[in-house]
Amino acid sequence: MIHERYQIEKDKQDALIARKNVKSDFYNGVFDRYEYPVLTREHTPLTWRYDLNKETNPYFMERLGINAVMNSGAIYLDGKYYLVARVEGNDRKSFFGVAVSDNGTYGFRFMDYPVLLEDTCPEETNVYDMRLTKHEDGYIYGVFCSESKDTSVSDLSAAVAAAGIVRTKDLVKWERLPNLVTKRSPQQRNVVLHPEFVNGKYAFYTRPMDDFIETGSGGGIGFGLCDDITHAVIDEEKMTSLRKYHTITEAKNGAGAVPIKTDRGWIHIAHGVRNTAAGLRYVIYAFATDLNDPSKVIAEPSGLLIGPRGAERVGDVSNVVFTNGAIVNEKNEVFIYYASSDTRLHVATTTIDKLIDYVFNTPADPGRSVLCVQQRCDFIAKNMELLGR
Ligand code: M1P
Repeated sequence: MIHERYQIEKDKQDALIARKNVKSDFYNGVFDRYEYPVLTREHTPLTWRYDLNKETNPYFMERLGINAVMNSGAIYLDGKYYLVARVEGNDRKSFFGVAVSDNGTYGFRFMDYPVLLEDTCPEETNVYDMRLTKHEDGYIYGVFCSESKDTSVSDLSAAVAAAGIVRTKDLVKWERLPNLVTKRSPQQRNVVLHPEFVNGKYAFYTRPMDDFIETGSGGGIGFGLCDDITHAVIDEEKMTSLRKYHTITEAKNGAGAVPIKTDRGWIHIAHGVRNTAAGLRYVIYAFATDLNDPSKVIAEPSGLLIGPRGAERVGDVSNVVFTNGAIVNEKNEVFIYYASSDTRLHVATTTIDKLIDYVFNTPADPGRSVLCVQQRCDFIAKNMELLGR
């Protein structure tokens, strides 16, 4: 017998999912923010959390609670907006749930079951942060972090991060491929598959790391080619967007959404991390690379595109915004899905024209305060002239 509380909670959830999202009054001319997150733990199906049977669950307790819904891959298929979200159980294990909406800013409803990956890596303990690439070979690929315990050291929390790869045609049946091997980098996270062949090969954006948390000698976002996606091996990684002293990428950075192809170049939306007295601060930034050589950076606007603001600043891992998915629809509207503080998922909307304007016309970082002030004074002077002052 179904517990009577089920319908009460179901009605509440249906109202939450149906609530129309509205643009907030935030303005910077580059993108719009929205009042409400697009996915939270409250959006996950009740059937994932509650035993509905009154006999075995008389108090209608959450038996398998969910702690957070965050970093989501994103893809646009047949006029619908799909997210493959990182869902984190109360047990701290993450998994993937597919949610779909007709409009991209609200109404996201999870499919009945989460993604049950083929269990090909017995040592794998956790999986998260899938990037979804609609590749020109006809498959949709999901590249995600596959995390295992590092048994070579005595530290209980030591871990190893690798890039897991799956592919699908329908977001329902997933074929698991062997994890990516990068010959020169002991660990990998934030790996993204480029949507087109480059020199006839599969191309990956990588993030070489010496350690699970610290990138160490890893100088930034890498780029490497491989012949066979079913046994993906990258011999050499070259650097694209670099970590730099006293910038938003000083501590680390990583590729985010699959690069967006435009007339002017590939636009990348990534994350940068710096260290502070309050811990690591994660922001989202953008840059462009050459259409013919997607590893070659051709435009680097100064600073951050999206930083944590207001309530976004607080959560399980505070002071974090993180993206691993964006969608461009047939109207050239862009939906950037970003999580705040590893707790819930938001959307920011813009257009291809605005992104191009932002990436190619925002001045680059001159690198030192005195030069930044000069840059700003020159900018102000032009405005003053226009104002007749
Ligand atoms: O906690 C913030 C983010 O930390 C990691 O990102 P990075 O590899 O750049 O440190 C990821 O685990 C990500 O999931 C998380 O949001």
